[in-house]
Amino acid sequence: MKARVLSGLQPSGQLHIGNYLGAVKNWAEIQGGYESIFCIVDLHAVTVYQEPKELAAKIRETAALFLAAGIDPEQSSVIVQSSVSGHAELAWMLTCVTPLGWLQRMTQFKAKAEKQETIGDGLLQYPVLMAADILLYQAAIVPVGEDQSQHLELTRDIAQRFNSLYGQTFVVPATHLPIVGARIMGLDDPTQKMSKSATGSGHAIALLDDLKTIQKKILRATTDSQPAVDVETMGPGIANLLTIAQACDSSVTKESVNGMRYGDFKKRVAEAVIARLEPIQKRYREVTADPAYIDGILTRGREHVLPIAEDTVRKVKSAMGLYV
Ligand code: ATP
Ligand code: LTN
Repeated sequence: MKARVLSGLQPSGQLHIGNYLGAVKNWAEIQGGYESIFCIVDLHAVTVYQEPKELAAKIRETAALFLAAGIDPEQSSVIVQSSVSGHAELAWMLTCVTPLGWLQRMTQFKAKAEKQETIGDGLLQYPVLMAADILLYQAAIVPVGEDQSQHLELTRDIAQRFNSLYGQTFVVPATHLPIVGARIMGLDDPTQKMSKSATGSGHAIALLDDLKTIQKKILRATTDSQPAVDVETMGPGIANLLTIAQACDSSVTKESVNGMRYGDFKKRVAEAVIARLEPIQKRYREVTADPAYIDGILTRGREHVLPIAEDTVRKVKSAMGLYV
């Protein structure tokens, strides 16, 4: 039997090249080797306010982008988190075994809480819901970017704590990510990770940005004031552009760009990014031409995973002595 893989992405903001190079591209590469489930985590997105109509549209847009970026519905289940009630149900049960201190220590909570006027309880519970996503399907492997490793570690702690309190119930997912995607930084500030929730028009390259905009954003990316690329001493801005270019096009190497003037180097980076995104955008237009197609994929995904989710919820309730 193939090991089960699960990962998730929030349908908030514009999907950017960091999400693609750090997550979705890897999912597409590994999906055939595992029983793969890719989840659009809309319940996570509402931990901060989302305009309802926009969120509803974003869920379908995200599904379409998954398919356009190479997720194959014949090999993987694409699901919407809120369409399987087991995610929220299991999250409650896990909340009850999670010490508050574990959640208050999470760096993402601290960072996001700083930006909010009122801190919703959902923001604190966010990693428990993520643990529920993973443990609901007894996933062994969770491919995420490096920014999520603290949450994955917490998932392991919660699973172990539950297993020791109530008996062996959950598969504890692997700590080590078998595939670690590139960590992409903001174009306007290469010391901050590229993020959907950051504003600023020069911050991120959205997967659906038109090709001219992509070129413009790359040409304007923040760098140091050296005249030419020196791979031994390059600053974070150039290093980030090089990471992006290499992840988009494997023929870009350190040697091939060393000594290039910044203007020419940026043009080369833009070329690599555009060559990677153009076919994704074309396929996106194809899959969105028939709106019923996406809904069909999401329904199929749900039907496929529902028995697994129901089985876990039953096991957990029974282990805890709840009414089954
Ligand atoms: P937000 O900034 O609003 O929290 P996000 O851009 O981090 O959103 P998520 O939906 O939280 O996006 O993450 C989806 C996946 O993309 C995760 O696996 C995450 O690790 C990965 N990811 C997000 N940003 C980057 C980045 N800058 N570089 C590499 N991977 C990233
Ligand atoms: N917290 C993750 C998104 C996410 C996820 C998951 C990733 C929610 N549930 C389950 C892997 C497995 C993020 O912000 N990137």
